[in-house]
Formats: sequence, structure tokens, C-alpha cells
Amino acid sequence: MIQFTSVKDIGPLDKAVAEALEIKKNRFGYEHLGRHRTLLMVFFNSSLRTRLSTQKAAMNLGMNVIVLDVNQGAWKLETERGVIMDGDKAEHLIEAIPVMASYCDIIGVRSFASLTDRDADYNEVVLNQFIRYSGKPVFSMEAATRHPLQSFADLITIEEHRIVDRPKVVLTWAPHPKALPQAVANSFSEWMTQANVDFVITHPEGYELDPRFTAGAKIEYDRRKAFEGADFIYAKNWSAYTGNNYGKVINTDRAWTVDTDIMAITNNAKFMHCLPVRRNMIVTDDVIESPQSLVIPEAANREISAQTVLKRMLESL
Ligand code: AN0
Ligand code: CP
Repeated sequence: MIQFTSVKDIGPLDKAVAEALEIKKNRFGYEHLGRHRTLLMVFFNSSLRTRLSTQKAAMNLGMNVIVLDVNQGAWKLETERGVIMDGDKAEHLIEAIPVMASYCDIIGVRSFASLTDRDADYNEVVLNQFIRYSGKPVFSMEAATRHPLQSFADLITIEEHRIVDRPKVVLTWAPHPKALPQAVANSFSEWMTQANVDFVITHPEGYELDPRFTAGAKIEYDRRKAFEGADFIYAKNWSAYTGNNYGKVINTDRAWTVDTDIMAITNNAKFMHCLPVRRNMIVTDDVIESPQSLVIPEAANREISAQTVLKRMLESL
């Protein structure tokens, strides 16, 4: 594997999950693969889980790891070609990327959507420059439009906790005070529409996602109908995608907070969220602390999804 930015890069999902579960049982069985290999993780945005789980995954594989927080101590990077660089940005990505690449074998990149320029965001301007100018395998640690390591961990978690062959999985929008990217929701939808699940998305009017990610999903505006009989509830906030509302918060209706009342109409559903989560905005204390909550094992599986991807990349070096 030389690139991991979307579900398309992972191949058949049943094989990928089987490999992940095998790695989970035998985390240190591939230590020889990473000997004298270096992972560089480049963060343009904050992270707790991605940073720690990916570093741990690389260490399980015997790799060395270096981390750059671009906004803390590095030169400010220009990302657009053709600009006269007379502002506060001291260096261009087109030089910085091959320089960074010269110190490592594999690169992970975290670069969120701007939420101001939809075309630039949906063209993945930053991630694609890493792919183009690094000459090294590149994987997404959440880019502008997708978070595939999260979705892969989510799928592993669903596989581990499902009690029926084809569970009903519901992605529900939930309120949040700040504008967040659509990446987690887009990506979860892209993975779930390919998995062996009945996949339903529910959100208020105006929060429609890009149909390129939701093709094959059932969109249900009636939240109660969506929750009825669900086996998994996956909550996430995202800002508006459509038209002039791109990147805006157009609704903070707390009736959409996931609480025990709405969970009661599900099929004793498990609760999932990628974290970080704002309690009593997205989900109540009671639901996230309930035995049905999978948020901690879900986060723990980030180590496993990252290790599966890194293992495949090391095998292709
Ligand atoms: C980010 C997002 O919604 O994309 C990262 C989630 C993994 N969340 C926040 O910025 C709170
Ligand atoms: N879920 C997730 O990616 O968390 P971080 O933003 O903390 O890495």
C-alpha cells in the first residue's frame, strides 16, 4: 500500500478487518518490518488520539517516529502556488515537503478543512501536495474531507460488538457550538455504505452531506424513525456543506443531543463517537457513561487501524 486516504485504498473490507483483528491479537509479531524505518507525522491541527495511537502503532512495528507540529515552532507554510510570499508565511509546502520526506520512509498528515473555501477543501489541496511532492507513501490522519483511520477503527469496533449479521447503523448529526468539518461523517458514510450493514443517516434540514460520500445510504429526516431498531448509534456534529452555508453552524437545536429517551427506542444500541466529544451537547453524561457506550474501545482500536495501514505500507517499501 503506498497511499491511504480513503476506503478505496484498503481493498476488500472483510480482509482488512480480519488482518486488523489478527494484528490486535499479535501486536508485536511484525516488529522486524519497521527496523531502521522512520515515520514522520505532520500535524497542521490538534490531536490526542491520532498522535498517540499512530505513534504506538509505529512503535509496535519497530519504527522510529518523528513528529512535527507545523503551528508550534516550525516556519509558517504557504500552501497555494503562485502567491507572492510577502506575508507571514516563510516557507512553501513545495520545498518543505521534499525536505521533510528526505528524513523519513512514510508520512502521515493531519490537515483539516478551512471551512471557508469549499473547492480547496474538497480538492484536498494540502494532502495532495504531500502525495505529489514527497515521493513517499502518504496516509491521512484526517484531511479536509475524510478521516479514514477513524472509519477503519469504527468498522473494527462494529465488527467486534455486533450481535446480528447485518446490524442497523445510524449516523446522527448532533449539536456543537463551533463549526466542525464534514470529514468524519463523510468518511464514516463512505465506509459504512461498503460494509455489511443497514446504514441510515439522520440530520436536520440543511445538513445534507456531499452525495459523493453518501451514495447508497438511506437519508431519514425523521430522527425517531432513524433511531428505531438501531443496533449502533454513531453521533457526530458537522457544519453545513451545501451552498452559501458551507462551513457554517445553522442549527444548535439541543433536541438533537443523544439522550436516554432517544436511545430507549433503539434495539439496545451501542453508542459510538470518534472523540473528542462535548458532553451534554452531542451526548448526555448518562449515555456516554452507560454500558452501551463504546467510545473507549473505539478509540483504542485507532492503534489497530493505524498498525494495519503502517504494516501494509512497510510491506510495500
Ligand atoms: C474534529 C472534527 O470534527 O473533524 C476532529 C475529530 C476527530 N473535531 C474537533 O475539532 C472537535
Ligand atoms: N478521533 C480523533 O481523531 O481524535 P484526535 O483529534 O484527538 O486525534
